This record gives sequence, C-alpha cells and structure tokens, in this order.
Amino acid sequence: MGEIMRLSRYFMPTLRENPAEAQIVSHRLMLRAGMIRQSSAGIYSWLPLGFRVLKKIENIVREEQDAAGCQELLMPTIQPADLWRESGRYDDYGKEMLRITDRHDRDMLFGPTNEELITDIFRNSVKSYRDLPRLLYHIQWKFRDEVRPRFGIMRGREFLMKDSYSFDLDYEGARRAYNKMFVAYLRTFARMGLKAIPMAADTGPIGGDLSHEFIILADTGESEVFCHADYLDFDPMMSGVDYEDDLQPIVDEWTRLYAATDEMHDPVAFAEQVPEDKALHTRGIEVGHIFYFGAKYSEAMGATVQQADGTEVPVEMGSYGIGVSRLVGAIIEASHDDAGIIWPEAVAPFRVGLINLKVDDSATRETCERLYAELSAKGMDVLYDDTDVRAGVKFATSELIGTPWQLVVGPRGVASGLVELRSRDGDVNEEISIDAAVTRVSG
Ligand code: 5CA
Repeated sequence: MGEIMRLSRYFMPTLRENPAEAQIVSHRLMLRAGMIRQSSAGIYSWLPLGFRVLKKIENIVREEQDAAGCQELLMPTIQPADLWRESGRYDDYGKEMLRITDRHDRDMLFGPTNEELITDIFRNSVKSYRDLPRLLYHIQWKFRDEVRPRFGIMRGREFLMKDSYSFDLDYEGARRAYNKMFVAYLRTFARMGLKAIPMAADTGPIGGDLSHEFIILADTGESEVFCHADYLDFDPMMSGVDYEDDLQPIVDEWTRLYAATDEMHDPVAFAEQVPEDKALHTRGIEVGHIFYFGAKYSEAMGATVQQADGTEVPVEMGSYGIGVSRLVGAIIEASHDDAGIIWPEAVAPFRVGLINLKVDDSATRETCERLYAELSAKGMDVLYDDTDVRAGVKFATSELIGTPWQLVVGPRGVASGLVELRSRDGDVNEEISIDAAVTRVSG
C-alpha cells in the first residue's frame, strides 16, 4: 500500500460560500470543492481533486480511441504561422488566435486546433495509397482567445481537447473513419454516465459538409437544440461492437430521428417529423464535434498520395474533437444536487470517502486504517477523512466533493463490528459489517 490519502494533508481548498463570479452550478461546485482556481480570464489551474477527474476522463477517451483503432501521438501546443498561411486560415481565424513572435521574429501561434500540423506531418511521410487509411489522435491543450470566456472551464480560453484526424483514399474510406469516431463517441460519453445525442451541426471555421455535434441536454448549455425525445432511450454502449464491421447501420439508426443544433434547425422538417409530445426544444452542452471535410486541407497543403494507377490525389480527411476539460463541467451539470457533486463511479476522483467520526479513538482509527488497506488492495481510490472537525462538517465536505460511496466509522459501530455505508445518490444508507462493506463498495 502506498501513502494513505489523508484529508488532513490533502490539498483541497474548499469554500463554504458560493463564489460570486460563478454563474452556473458546475463552475460554483468546482470552485467550492477546490478542483480548480482561475489564473486569468478563461485560464485555470487544476488542483489535485480536479486533476484526478480530468485524468480519469482523459483515460476513458483514450481507451475508446484506442479500441476504435486510432493511434495516439502528441503534437506541440506552439505551431508555426506558415502552415496556417498555406491553408488560408491564418487570416481567417482573426482575434481568436493567440499569435506569438519568437526571438528570431518568426510568427508562431498557440494552436486552437491541429488540422494544418497533422496534414504537414502526413504529407512529409506518406506517399502511397498503400499507407492508407490512417487514424491518429492526440490529447493536448488548446488556446482560443474567446470573446466571452465564461462558465469556468466550460468555455475557457485554454482547454484540453482530444482531436483525431483521419486520412483516406476516397469518400467511402473517409466515411468509414467518420463512422468509427461516431460510434466511439457514443460509447465514450456513455461510460461517463452521460447521454450524448449526435445532432446535425454547422462546420464553422473547420469547414466541410458533414458534421455532428454530440450534445448533453442541460438547461445551462450554450447551444439551443431541437430533437426527438426517443433518443434519450437509445443504448449508446452497443456492447460487442466490432470496428471492422460496417458501422453505417448504427450511424443510420442514430441519425434516423430529428436532432439538430440551432444553426441547422429546420422548423418545417421538425414539425413534420416529430410528434408534438416527442418534440424537445431545449439547451445543451457540446462535448464533441466531428467533421468530414474531404480535401479542404490536403489540397491546399499538397498532401497527396499516389494511387494504384500512378496518379496523385489529395487525401480525404476528417477531424474529430472531444472537449476533455469541458466534460468535467458537463458531468457536474448533469449530476449534482443542492449539497454538491454526484460523481458517476467511472470518473469520480475517489470512489470511497472514508469518514472517521472520532479521530482520537484508537479502535476507530484502527478500523479506518484496516478499511483503507483492504480497499486499496482491491484497487479502490479512497480519501480518508482524518480531520478533527464535527461530523456535520465532514458530511458536508463529503457530499460537496461527491465520492460515490461514504463509509462512516465511529466508536459505537466499531464496538459491534459495524460501519455505516452510504451512497452519494441516496440509494444506500445502512449499517453493515466491516467485511461486508469492503465487498460492497468494491463490487
Ligand atoms: N478540429 C476540430 C475537431 S478535432 C475542432 O476543433 N472542433 S471544435 O472546435 O468543435 O472543438 C472540439 C471540442 O472542443 C468541442 O466539441 C468542445 O467540446 C471543445 N471546446 C471547444 N471550444 C472550447 C472552449 N473554449 N472551452 C472548452 N472546450 C471547448
């Protein structure tokens, strides 16, 4: 067993009062739980508790990208302006791009996205159709000098994105890559306890003619959305999905019903296709966005491959983004109550909050340490509240930070071999033997 994660020594600066600057619940709770601190407008530090959640989300994204056959690499945050001059986006991007000059007076920029850089890597090393398809991704910080950074990390200026890029010989290949990402996204968000609905979307500065945004329904979301309510009953995990199969039927099923963001909304089609009692007109949070844009970048930047007959063609491309840091806020928007965050188990910073009600009692302390050791041995993340404060304060902190399980240990229970087990969602609240408790929370 490693070092015990003791709350008395853990850097988690919680706040009792609601911070005045936070307009939405996720921002309020992230500040109050000591997950993040703002360093300047739209730029945040991730404190230990927030960082744990960010890493868990990042890992789920990574596992699902890998499962879909996407390969991870890492591109830099700072890019040369010349690549963006080639694609024509250096001027198009306007004030949203953070422009930097190095000591040799070369124009650089902090990447808002990576289409140009990955196209440059590709064109320098891939020359033949035999080397296709390729599907690559990285998870890297981006910078967009947003006019109105707001809602904490939900619309930041610096934010963590997973971005994938596909390279194929023809439209059919590009469509296969698009479908792989479409299915991987459904699974990724479902694993985090989210219901993300793919919606027909505008392509904006990325460009192209086929695009879906993955949207979590939430009143505080920035996007206005219109969709068929039956999507909420679909099964996004699709266990047993084989990425080598034709995924078009799955994508067709998920795009059969009406779902569109504001920019793509067609009121006539919506009224025709969706019965009134199924029509959802609400708001949502965009957690992912996928694009097919064909030869937009490959043509401009000369990323061509030789075909079997010897002729050269620009590769067909798509790009696929997930807002990794935004997801932390989106999950909180979707899962909280008045007392605090209710983490889905897969992304919880700690699975168990172990609460010692009487820190100066040796039997209670020994029971806590034994529980800590047994849970850790089973691979459970445990935060041990060994602070010397009132029980009410401990419960409030525990509910604020939202660990899925709480194990409450006090001298009276310990004397009869019992601890109290509570689940954060309120479903479980019982006295249970110490051994049963370990099995129960690690099951
Ligand atoms: N190159 C494409 C796909 S890789 C791209 O940049 N797409 S994007 O602009 O839609 O961004 C991808 C995802 O990043 C979005 O779906 C959103 O979840 C997240 N995102 C975008 N802007 C911000 C921001 N200012 N703060 C936090 N997350 C953001």
